[in-house]
Formats: sequence, structure tokens, C-alpha cells
Amino acid sequence: MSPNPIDLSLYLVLDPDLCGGPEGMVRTARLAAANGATVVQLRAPDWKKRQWLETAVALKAALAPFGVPLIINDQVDVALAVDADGVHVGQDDLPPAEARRLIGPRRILGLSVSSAAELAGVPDGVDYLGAGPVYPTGTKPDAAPASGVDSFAGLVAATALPVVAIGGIHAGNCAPLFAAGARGVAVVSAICGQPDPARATLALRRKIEEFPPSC
Ligand code: TZP
Ligand code: MG
Repeated sequence: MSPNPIDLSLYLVLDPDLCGGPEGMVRTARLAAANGATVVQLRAPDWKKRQWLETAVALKAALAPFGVPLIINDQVDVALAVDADGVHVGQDDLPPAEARRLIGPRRILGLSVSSAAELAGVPDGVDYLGAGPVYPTGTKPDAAPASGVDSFAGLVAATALPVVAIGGIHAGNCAPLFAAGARGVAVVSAICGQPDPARATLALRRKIEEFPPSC
């Protein structure tokens, strides 16, 4: 497991379409990092590897001044090539134990779970869980049905790992998730594609300060 626990409280997952392509992703990431995002994930399920690499390099440079870690979704080779801070895998990606073996002990490893059964299969070596969708979302067409806050609270209670909630989250609905034990909230459309991503990030940040995650 990574020896350096990260602040998961406001976790931005970048979306190429909503951000308007790679340059928009880098711009959005920079604005978010400057306004209270604590982690940024590069996620682009439809991209070719070269685009992943180039954008990851640009994101790493953009985030470095803020000390905000860059997590790469699924593409372990890209994460290693750019020396990213970590990798996030889903249930159909490389198994987390394989991902851990490849990224070594120091990088961060996240895993998506959406049910108690998936939670039961989490191996050692995972640093945090992403659970959702907690609310309905239009951003991920193949997402499982929304779990709701109560099921999310059940997942949190059943694991010792920090859990980040994802799916349909914005400044107006994140407080109950922290009350349910979330260590953080992961958002896509609440920041990506917003007319003012800096302001949208700040609105989330302020809510999180009001309802701080329990550690
Ligand atoms: N995984 C589960 S829901 C989701 C992902 C990547 C999309 C969340 O997007 P949004 O716009 O924050 O609802
Ligand atoms: Mg994946």
C-alpha cells in the first residue's frame, strides 16, 4: 500500500467530451487544483494510448505546482511512463493485485466498487475505494443504478478503507455523503464543462469545509 495517504476530499475525474478535449482537460485541472480539488484523475475510455500519454504529461506538469496528485484510470503503462502518483482500476480492468504488482508499493491504487459482493473481493494493496454511482448520473452510460446514500453508508461501514463517493454529486447534495462516512467526493460534470470550473470547484470546496470528512 502507498505509504503516503492522500487527501481524497475533492476528487476531480476528467472527462474529455465535457472539457472540450485534452487542452480543456488540462485547463480544467489547473483551475480545479487552484480552487480546492485535492486529486485529479485522467479518465478517457475511448482514447488511443498516444493521446493518454501526451495528456498525462501535460496534466502532471499542470498539477505539480499545486502538489495535487495525478491518478491514471486503468492504463498502468501510462502511469508508469509519466511517473504518475497512482492508478485507479475498475472491476473489468487489470485486477488490483496485478496493478499493485506493476506499480510498486509507493504509488496510490484505487478500486471502483458498486456492491457488497465487489467489496468482499477487494484484495490487500488497495489504498482507497471509489463507490457509486450514489446518485443518478448521465456521465457514465454503463454505470450501475444509483445506490442511494443508505447503501453507500453500508459500504463505508463494511470496510476499513477510505471510500470516495461518485455519481451525480454536486455542491448541493454532497453533505449527506460525508455524514455517511465518505472520505471524499469524486465529481465529473459538477466541474468539467461548467461555465466557470473554478467557481464550481470552490462551491464544492466550501461545502466540504462545512461538513469535513471524518478520518
Ligand atoms: N463512475 C461511476 S459514476 C461515474 C463514474 C466515472 C461518472 C460520474 O460523473 P458525474 O458527472 O459526476 O455524475
Ligand atoms: Mg476502467
